[in-house]
Amino acid sequence: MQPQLEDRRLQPILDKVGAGKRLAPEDGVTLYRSHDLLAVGYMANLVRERLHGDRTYFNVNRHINPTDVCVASCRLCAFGKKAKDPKAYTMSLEQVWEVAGQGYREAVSEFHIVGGLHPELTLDWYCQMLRGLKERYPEVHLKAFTMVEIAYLAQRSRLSIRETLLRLKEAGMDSMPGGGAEIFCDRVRRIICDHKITGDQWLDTARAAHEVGLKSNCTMLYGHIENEEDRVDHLVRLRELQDETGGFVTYIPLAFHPDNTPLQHIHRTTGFMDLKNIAVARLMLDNIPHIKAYWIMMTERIAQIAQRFGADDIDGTVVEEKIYHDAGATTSQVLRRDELLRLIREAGREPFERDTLYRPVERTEATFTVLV
Ligand code: V47
Repeated sequence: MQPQLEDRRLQPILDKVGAGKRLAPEDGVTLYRSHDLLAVGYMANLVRERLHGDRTYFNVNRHINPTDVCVASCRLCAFGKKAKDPKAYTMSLEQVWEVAGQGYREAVSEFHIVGGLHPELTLDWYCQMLRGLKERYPEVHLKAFTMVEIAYLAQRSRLSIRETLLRLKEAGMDSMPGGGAEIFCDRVRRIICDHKITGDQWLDTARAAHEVGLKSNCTMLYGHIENEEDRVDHLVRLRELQDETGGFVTYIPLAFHPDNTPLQHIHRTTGFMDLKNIAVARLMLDNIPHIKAYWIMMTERIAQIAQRFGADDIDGTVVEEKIYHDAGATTSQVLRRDELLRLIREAGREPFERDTLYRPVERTEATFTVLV
């Protein structure tokens, strides 16, 4: 059964989706401009079910942000602080190792580790941090450092990106999160994050990571000053790199949160825009296996509905979140495993607990009891 298209411009796109054909950049712009959200969502859901059936993936993870000290002053960010700011913090290695063990200690399958660009912490410090985590929590996957942190560490250590990645990998880094990509278009980047590496440098760093055997995620920050063409350009550049390396596992569209940033005059995104970004991503990124509706950023309500608009993942327990909460997120910082299960089941999906690389996680009684 096909939906009644309110927006007739979607017909050729529906035909391509039905035939499993790749969408062109112009199709992406048409999808973003259409108000026929149900038709866009229908098509995205078709692709999502083709790939993943009824499954919705989630994990039991913990975020760790070792420092918020950052030499960059990106206008989009409310998290980074200057070293002399009395509110800035940097954990000692012992604190990182201790924080890692707080909350669901026995059950966590992933630490998600990102922080600011600290002017003094060395590559050796980060390697020690990873080694210490592996020693204490050998079962836990370390998904660590954005492409931006890697490029900065390489520059400070006077090493190539590849060598920096190899040393971190050797110390225990298992894969990388998708943050810091923002939007690749230079015109927008100059305004929202002019101190960051360029879009091309982000992509080159991701390519280098994939080449040394590290999988990574990827993101796009939307809902600020970008337009539809900028978003499509971003998605197409991710798709092109994925054709080359196959190293991206999951794409996560990130809604801009303006509070406490120099861009706080910009309105927050709406549910309509959030769902549209999930759906268009599923349709354009035909070679990236997973689309994540990150509940912390979207709210539990929208992330749940997103499971019928193209998303197949809802992220995890998280436990402690700073980047979005510093920028005004009103969601909680933790969801218990059984709460995630309820959200997923109510959307008519089948919960599937995964590790970072989407392998099934088997729960024994012992690990299960700490989760409920
Ligand atoms: O890198 C920063 C963005 C990212 C704001 O890979 C902001 O599984 C909105 O990358 N409003 C961090 N966004 C989050 C991130 C992420 C989250 C969950 C899962 C994964 C994954 C990755 O958030 C930053 C930046 O792109 N960001 N400030 C803000 N005010």
